[in-house]
Amino acid sequence: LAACAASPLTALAAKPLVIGFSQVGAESEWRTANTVSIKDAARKAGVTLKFADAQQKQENQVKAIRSFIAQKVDVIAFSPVVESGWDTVLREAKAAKIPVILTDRAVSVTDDTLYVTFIGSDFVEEGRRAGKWLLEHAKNAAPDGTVNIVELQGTVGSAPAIDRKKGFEEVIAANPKFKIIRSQTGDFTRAKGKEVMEAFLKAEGKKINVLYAHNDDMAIGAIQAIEEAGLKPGVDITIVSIDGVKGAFEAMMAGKLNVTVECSPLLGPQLMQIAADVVAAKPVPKRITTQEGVFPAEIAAREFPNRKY
Ligand code: GYE
Repeated sequence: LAACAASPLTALAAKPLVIGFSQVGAESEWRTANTVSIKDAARKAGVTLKFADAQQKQENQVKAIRSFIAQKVDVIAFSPVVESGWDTVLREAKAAKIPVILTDRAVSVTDDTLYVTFIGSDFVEEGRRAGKWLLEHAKNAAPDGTVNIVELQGTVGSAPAIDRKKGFEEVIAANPKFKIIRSQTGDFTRAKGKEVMEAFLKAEGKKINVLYAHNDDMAIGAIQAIEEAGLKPGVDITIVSIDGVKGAFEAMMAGKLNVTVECSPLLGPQLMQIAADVVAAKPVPKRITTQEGVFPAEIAAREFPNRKY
């Protein structure tokens, strides 16, 4: 009876929970903060964390998940680099009776019993927020009033790239003057963001009024390319990005970035709680959405000291 009344935390103290976590990689400031959050939260909760970095490769994630199954961990959690292609390995986890928790990015599977819950942001809404800010604040335009936008997309096939594009396009469609003239992936990294922005500038030059980057790191890389092309980022080209990492706040305070839409990477504590609940057979919601805001450059200096990532 006493055992039945024990809280999940007491149970946890008796036999530490083992979680296998497959991380996307270390492609951005966001990702680094996400990894720190998960490792810290695991330590604080007394969870044994088996952490694997997939270096942005799905095949590495599949291998990691298979190895977690072989090791008979209590819970498998992962942030899927891309949306599709998970059915087989998730069926293997299910057959082994190991619950799977998705963090940060979603999967597209026909059978949604293949995972217990998905903890993370609403990326479509983030794209909409970026679009809304732009519709209300765009100052740069071509002489005929057209607002020419270049877009740096995230990793091809990833949930945040697909959804941030979708939400943004949905909102800017309200005003036909807003046109996406170039769109290409920068794989969520600074280096690729810079490289692709250089190509955009070469092709379109001063025609570019706005840059929409699916994350801050690509925006920061692009800022360098814009400066090297002799233009003023944040002034000659309005820049809108997503995440809200410290680097973005620094860029805003320097007047080089106009706005960042928040996407919180601090998912560790929630993950540990949900994992404990799942193991204790408590019901958990199928979708846990992170709450977040929008930070324009005007409030960057005031908000900077409060930023946790
Ligand atoms: O925006 C980007 C990272 O999946 C939300 O991945 C995450 C994205 C984030 O590399 O910076």
